Order: sequence, then structure tokens, then C-alpha cells
Amino acid sequence: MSSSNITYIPNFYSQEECNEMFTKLSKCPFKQPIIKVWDKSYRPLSKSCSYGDMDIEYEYSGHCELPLPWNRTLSKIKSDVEKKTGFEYNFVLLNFYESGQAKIGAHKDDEPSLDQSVDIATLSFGACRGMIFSKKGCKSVRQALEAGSLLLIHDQKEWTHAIPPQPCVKEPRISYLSSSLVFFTVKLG
Ligand SMILES: O=C(O)CCC(=O)C(=O)O
Repeated sequence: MSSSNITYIPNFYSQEECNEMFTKLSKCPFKQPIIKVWDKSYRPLSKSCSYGDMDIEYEYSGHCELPLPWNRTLSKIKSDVEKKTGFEYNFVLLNFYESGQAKIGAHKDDEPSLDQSVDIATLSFGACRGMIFSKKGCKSVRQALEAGSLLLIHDQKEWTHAIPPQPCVKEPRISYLSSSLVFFTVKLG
């Protein structure tokens, strides 16, 4: 993977800010929707919930997500990330990994509704987990995602990414994935 595909920024937030945000984010209404990846339906081992601009509906992996309106903590994070990246984000997916047993399989964030010209920005809180980037014929790349770090993924087309299980990790982790949706369904009524 060329180093230009990702940018890893450690200590985007201090440990103190991280702990405070982790406590607030852990109160979000996480759930486990059934999703479809490569034609297989499954309930992921991580829980998620989403926030976004009003009246947008996001469809991914055969599942329709109705984001909640931004709250104070999420708006602050959104604006910090926008200042750093120069992009505007209208949607965030939060993932909750209860322990190292929770994982996300290899996938690309290449849904047609995602604006591919905008970097996906992932913030990490809580336990440090590894993300594996893979591409056929290339050596996989592992990036440790430390608490308080910001990861920018610039190119979604060629590489898959995954959070593999790490049974030795006993602490929970929350990730904050911000993206920009271009095609969305306007909610009626
Ligand atoms: O938790 C993470 O850092 C990545 C999650 C992810 O890849 C996704 O939700 O698509």
C-alpha cells in the first residue's frame, strides 16, 4: 500500500479528552443491525449507531440507516475533524467493540452514496486495535489505531480494510467514522 493511501495522526486528542469522549460516546444507542457483505447476511460482532444531517438516509451492506441528529459531543468532534482535514462531513458511523473478540471483516467503504473525493476520517477511543489493509497480490499492511488517533483513508477503491479479532484485548473500543454522503433518500413525513 502506498503511504499516500492513508495518513495516520497519533494524539489528535489528548488522553484526557479521549477518556471524556469515550464516556460520552459509550452512552450512544448502539445496536447490532443485520448487514450483507459479499451476498452473505450476518450480525456483526461490533455494535453501531449513526448520526448525520437531518433528512438523510444511508444504505450500506443491504441495511438502511436512519441517522440521529448531531448532539453536542458529536458536533464538536465533527468540527475538529473538519478543521483538520478541510473536508465537510454530513454523516458519522460509531462502532462499539466490547472487547478484542469484536471485529469487522475485510471490506471497502465504496458504497455509491459515499463521496469518494472526501477522505474517510476515523477517530479511535479506548483500546488500541489493529487495522489490516489488503489488496490481491500485495503484502498486507497493519496500522495500530491508538486512542486519540485520527486515520484518514484517501483511496477506497483498491484496498480492503478490516479490524481482526484480538482476544488478548479485554477493554472496549469506540471508533468514529466520518464520511460525506452524496446520494441520499429524503425522509418523508
Ligand atoms: O472501527 C474502525 O476503525 C473501522 C470500522 C469500519 O471499517 C467500518 O465501520 O466500515
